Amino acid sequence: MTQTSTALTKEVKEYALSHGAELVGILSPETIDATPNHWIGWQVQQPSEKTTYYMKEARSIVVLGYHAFDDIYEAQITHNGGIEYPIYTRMRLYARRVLRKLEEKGFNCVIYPFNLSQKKMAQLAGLGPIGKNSLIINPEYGPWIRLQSILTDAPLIPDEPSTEDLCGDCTKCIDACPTKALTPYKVDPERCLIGISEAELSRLITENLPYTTYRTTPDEVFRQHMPRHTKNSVLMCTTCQKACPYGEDKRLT
Ligand code: B12
Ligand code: SF4
Ligand code: SF4
Repeated sequence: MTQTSTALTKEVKEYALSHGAELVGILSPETIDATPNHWIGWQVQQPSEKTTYYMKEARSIVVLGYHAFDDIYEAQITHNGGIEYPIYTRMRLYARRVLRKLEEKGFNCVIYPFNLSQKKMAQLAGLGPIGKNSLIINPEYGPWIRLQSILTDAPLIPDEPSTEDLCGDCTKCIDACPTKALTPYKVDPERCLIGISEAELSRLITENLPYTTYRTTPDEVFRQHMPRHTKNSVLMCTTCQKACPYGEDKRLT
């Protein structure tokens, strides 16, 4: 007997939540496709795509949110001139389990369609609205969520989008940013400490170069907000996230 959409949606969500995800929501491809075209990325900018670029007959998008519960997951590790992100390896591992579950049921899937805005999809799938720090703010976990998504032809039932404004008059993240990279709901990648390219960051770490090699921000600011605990790594700046009152109590560090 074919499973109903309601039963399938319930099963997929329960499976995701018992396999590493803290949050799961669903949107229809039409809702993200209705977003105006824009650029994705920073150093290498690519046009945003429609879902048909990834799958002709997609019917749903599953958005998975993983709690960045420890600073160790902010690590950027240099290796062979590039940068590795332990958080993305962890998330990918968990998201692949959900993908396999759907594939076992006979559905096609594309994991992490990069040129669709992951933040916009999370908002449309009800994980939380965009905050003034330009990140998705979940009422429970605050900005401390990292996103994966699965485009699929499984007929799942969409969630309601998040439309509330959680920020109100607060400006703590904007005030805390050491490089003035934030204006309400937008980040300037040219100012954000994380906005240098992976090749540049790799050189800064391996050759112990000052941040001023690539930007005007003083090196002390970089070293204070992107601390280095091992020879080959830094921890990404989290100052705007640490300033946010949402999700504070869920983190131990
Ligand atoms: C490029 C990029 C960056 C760049 C530039 C960010 C930018 N301009 O958005 C830099 C290097 C600065 C950066 C930094 C960080 N990033 Co980043 N980044 C990305 C990446 C790869 C693409 C985003 C992009 O190109 N944006 C360009 C703009 C035009 O698109 P957009 O922001 O998605 O905009 C859409 C919506 O936001 C919406 N929108 C825009 N403004 C507004 C305003 C309002 C009011 C509303 C309602 C909607 C809205 O409309 C846009 C069009 O659809 C995504 C992954 C992905 N593929 O989506 C991760 C991603 C956005 N980054 C993420 C994170 C966590 C970070 C960092 C915290 C670093 C870290 N620890 O990983 C910092 C935070 C800095 C900050 N305060 O934003 C997460 C966000 C999770 C979350 N809670 O929202 C993502 C989704 C990665 C992931 N897989 O989890 N990032
Ligand atoms: S990550 Fe750091 S530099 Fe970038 S916007 Fe947030 S506080 Fe500013
Ligand atoms: S610190 Fe305040 S303004 Fe910034 S995202 Fe959090 S609630 Fe919104």
